[in-house]
This record gives sequence, structure tokens and C-alpha cells, in this order.
Amino acid sequence: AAALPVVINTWAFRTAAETAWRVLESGGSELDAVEKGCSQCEIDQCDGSVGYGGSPDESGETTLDAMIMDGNTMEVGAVADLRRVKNAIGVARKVIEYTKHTLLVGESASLFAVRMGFPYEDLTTQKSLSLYSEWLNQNCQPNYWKNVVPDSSKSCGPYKRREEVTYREEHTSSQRSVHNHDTIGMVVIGVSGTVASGTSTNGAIHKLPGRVGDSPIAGAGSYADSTAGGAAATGDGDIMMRFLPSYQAVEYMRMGTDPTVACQKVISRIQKYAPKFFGAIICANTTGSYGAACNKIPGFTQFHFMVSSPLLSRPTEQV
Ligand code: SD4
Repeated sequence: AAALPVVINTWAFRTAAETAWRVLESGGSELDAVEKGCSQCEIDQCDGSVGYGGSPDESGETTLDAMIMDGNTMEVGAVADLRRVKNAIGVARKVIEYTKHTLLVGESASLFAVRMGFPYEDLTTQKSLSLYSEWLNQNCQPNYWKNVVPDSSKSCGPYKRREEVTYREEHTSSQRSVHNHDTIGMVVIGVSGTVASGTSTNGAIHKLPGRVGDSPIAGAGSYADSTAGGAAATGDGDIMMRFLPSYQAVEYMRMGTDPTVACQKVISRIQKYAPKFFGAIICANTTGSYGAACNKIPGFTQFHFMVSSPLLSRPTEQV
């Protein structure tokens, strides 16, 4: 069954769903709903993987990626590798509103945030410090390097290119549990069929400094087009961003594909190249039909997401 408006978001992030729904109820725009909904997760540090205090990189710093997309104008505002500013999607919204750019990165994105009135704050917490020191104590297990071996003269990195050493070793595979990075992605379709989408994340734990994932990339982390629908992705962004999964899901829906099937097709395309990738996608079309799919791997056979619509009295968790 379909009805508008509809708000869907990745994972069981209930406070985000409730906030977005309340924004729509009080007359806010679809973009407002996406921004405030995702901001709620940044405040709540949803799962430790959105907002400050999560996913320290190899230098111990938490950096944020976020985007927001207006499906009417096809404008996008995004920030990547944002440092010392907590409200990443708020800054992304300013990129749409006050600039002709799409994506600002790193220290310069932080400077832009300050010009827009956001305060500098420390994104480090006890939690992120302990994640970081745990990793240091485990000899800096390289989560995201390949074709390297540890330099045995150093306890922690740098790594040597494999060609430089006399023995071969399979590339270091990431040992992380499938659930340690769970971006919020949200799609809002208003009563008139206006689509907005957005994401916010602190990325991937122990990433190389400077790493940017799928979340702030249009068509990867999310996509919105008021002539078709919207989609948002979560999971192993380094892999997923190569396939523009959110763009692909929206294009399937444009051709009339059912949203659930659209999500499944997107997942199986990625799966051909990366059978064990961790990831999921949600999407909804302009009639209010929605769907989701995940790559079923050990430890991740069900994907939880939130849906709010007039047919569901309050935000409802679905699998
Ligand atoms: C990233 N896609 O930076 C994000 C992380 C995520 O569920 O979504 N985890 O790769």
C-alpha cells in the first residue's frame, strides 16, 4: 500500500524518524525533514557511527561525511572529511543554500562551517579515544590497506608496499564486525511527491586520514529526483560508491520497477564483484511505495529500517 508523505531511513534509528515526521507535521519542507532527522542522529550519536565520537581514523580523529539533495532542483550540498564540526548535514544544507558548489572537503569545509555560524567542537570522546587506543594496542591492525605488510621495525605502521619486502602476504582483510558503521540515510517524499534525501556518517573505523566514503557522494550515499523517487545506501562505502547504488535504484524506479525489486537489483549488481560486501539500500517512489534490500552475509541476514506514513500511525521498524 502506498500513501504520502513517507519518510524512510536506514537502520532502526527511531528518534531520527520521529524528528523528520514531526518536521513535516509542523509544515516544514522535505529538505527540512531530512536535515532535522539526520541531525537528530548526529546529536544522538546513533550507533556510534553517526556524528562525533565514533570511527576514529588512523590518527585517532573523528571526521564526518554528509549530504543533502533536493529532488526538485537536483541541487546537492555535501561535506566530506569535515573536522571539528558536529552538525555535518547542517553544514551540507548551507552548501546548498549559500553556494553554487556541491561538495566541500576537509579543513576548508570546516572553515566554511565557521563562516556559516557553526562552532568548532572537539569530536573526540572517551569512546573514540578507547576505540583508538584499543587499535593501537592491537598493533594498528590495518583495516583498509592492501598489498602491504607491516614494517616490522615499527610497532604501528607505516606499512611497506608489498613489492618492497621479500615475502608475500595476502592483503590485510578488515576484521571489523559488520555492524560497526551504520550511516543514517533518509528519503522523504512529501504529499505533492517532492523528494528529498540525505545522509550523515562518521565513516569507517580506522580509515586512512582523508578517506571519504559513499555517504556524501550524490548517487552513491543518496539520490533524490522528484520525477521518480529517492534512495539511500549504507554499508561498506569504499565498495558501494563504485556502483552509484542510489542513482541506480532511482533509475530502476523511473522505469517502473517496484522499489523492493529495484533495491534487490542494485545489491545483486554489487554482489557480482564483491560477494561478501556489507551493505543495504532503501528507496521509495513518488507514489509512496518503498522497499529495501541488503546483501545477506553471515551476521547480517536482515536489514532494519524505519518507515513513517499516514498508514502507519507512528514510525515503524521494518525488516
Ligand atoms: C561509509 N557508508 O562511510 C558509510 C558507512 C556506513 O553502515 O554506511 N555504514 O562507508
